[in-house]
Amino acid sequence: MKKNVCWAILALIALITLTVSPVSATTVIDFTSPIYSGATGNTTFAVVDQGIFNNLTASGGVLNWTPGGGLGINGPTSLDDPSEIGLLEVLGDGLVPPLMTLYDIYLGDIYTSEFLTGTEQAQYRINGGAWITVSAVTPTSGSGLLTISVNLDNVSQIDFRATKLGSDFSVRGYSAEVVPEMSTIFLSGTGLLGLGLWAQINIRRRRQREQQKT
Ligand SMILES: [Ca+2]
Ligand SMILES: [Ca+2]
Repeated sequence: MKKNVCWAILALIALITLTVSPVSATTVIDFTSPIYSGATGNTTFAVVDQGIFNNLTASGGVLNWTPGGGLGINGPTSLDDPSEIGLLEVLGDGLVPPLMTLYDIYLGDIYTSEFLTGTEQAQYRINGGAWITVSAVTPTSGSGLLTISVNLDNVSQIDFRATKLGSDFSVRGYSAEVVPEMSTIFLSGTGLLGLGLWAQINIRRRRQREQQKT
């Protein structure tokens, strides 16, 4: 009977390991996090976030991180806003492994009315496809936050650029479905296996004690 209980525990643990571990997770890749601060001043920067390698690239300037705004590009002219992506500046993000699903993109500092611009616009493209233009709608906060609904699977490259002078924005992050890191799967699997062995040893010891008593 006790042996049966032990095998039942091990079988349950194996089932939990098989069912729970490979499940993907919805998460936010947050460019306002300090882990992106090292991007500042570089034309390329790679960092692991939520198990994803974000391979960032800048053209028309260098990457620039601000704690509230996220990522922008610091261009060469004094007219440029270093914390935002302006005209002739492109921010790229190569993702390894690709995002299972990209749900939303979060932009900052994109307004319906700002000096010289009227309505600010941004352009983005996925996996090197056609550029898609988005215009500022009523910002949800004083930071000019705009959420773009994307809902695309298998996203490995996202690029951003501005369309006109004075129309600029920062990239604050994404919400996405990501595959959990292999190390996490391995650790949760080995942790459960360890728990199973511990239960088995406990039952065996108890059985030995009971045999010694009789
Ligand atoms: Ca800029
Ligand atoms: Ca702006």
